[in-house]
Amino acid sequence: MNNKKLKFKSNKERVNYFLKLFRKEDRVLILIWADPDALAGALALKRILQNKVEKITISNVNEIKRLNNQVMIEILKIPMVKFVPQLLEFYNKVILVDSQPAHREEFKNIKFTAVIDHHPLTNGWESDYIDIRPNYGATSTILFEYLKTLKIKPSVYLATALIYGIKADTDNFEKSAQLQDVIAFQKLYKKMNKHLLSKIESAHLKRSELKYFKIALDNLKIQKGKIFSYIGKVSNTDILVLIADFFNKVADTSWIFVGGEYKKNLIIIIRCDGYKKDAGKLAKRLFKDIGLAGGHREKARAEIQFSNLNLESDKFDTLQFIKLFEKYFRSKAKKKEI
Ligand SMILES: [Mn+2]
Repeated sequence: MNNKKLKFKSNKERVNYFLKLFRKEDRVLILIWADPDALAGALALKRILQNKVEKITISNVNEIKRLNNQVMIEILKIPMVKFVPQLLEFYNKVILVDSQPAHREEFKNIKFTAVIDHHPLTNGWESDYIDIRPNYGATSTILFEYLKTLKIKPSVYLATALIYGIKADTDNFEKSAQLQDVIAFQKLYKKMNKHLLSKIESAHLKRSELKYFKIALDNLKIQKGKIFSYIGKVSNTDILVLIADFFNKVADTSWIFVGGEYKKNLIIIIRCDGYKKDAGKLAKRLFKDIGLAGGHREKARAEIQFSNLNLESDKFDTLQFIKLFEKYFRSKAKKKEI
């Protein structure tokens, strides 16, 4: 059977229908593919159903790897249980939020009591209650309307979560935001805490990664306004980007080159002003034949296997790193382009 959309005359009618699906003795599992919008939507649903059912648990199907999401869960105190199929034996009703059964293999054999989402409607599944609004920028906006209809005042934590959900899914209103998203944002903004939000949004670094900044500073060489630093093995390549962006704040410099080893590859992060200089062009000219290289005028990246460079990764250092770029600047100096 394909989905038939339930028709309601008002939000009130819709929300009342939704609430009637649940009984006092129900144990409800809210399933999500955890991202900010899904987390916020699930938290709002938990608030709506609290005291109306016996137990309600939010469960994430995916591994939560993004640091911002981990921090969101911690700071906004979102209680979570990692999904295992055995959970379905204990919970008699399951709600899917910010996703649809057809989206993930993991959802396919689950009987959902309700599906609430804002992605385009998919076929081949059914549910007792379906609220899919593809024109909405975020599921958080849909759940905001549920809260409003039920006259539930969100806590600071819930309001902050919903704001972050809307911001994340609309790319700070730069894409796919509707009037409803703007209204939800405006109403929730008064109730959220901007310090909590900024703590979540600015979380880019784990404490264990601070050591790479020390190594980067210790290994730093500056030649004719160009900053070079080779850091060695790193636990993820995002840290190299953070360090390059940090060096890019130094005023009297022209180019930034930060390198590190990740999975036997040399990762190179490049920054410059992107006006007369072109980082993307430099990366491509030097490295596209031996690895992956590309980017924009002001920022670029290259990834090359150490074996392709005929270099040994454990002997590699900032001085050798500098040599990789000499050819480019020598030819540039001849042409007097820089
Ligand atoms: Mn979403």
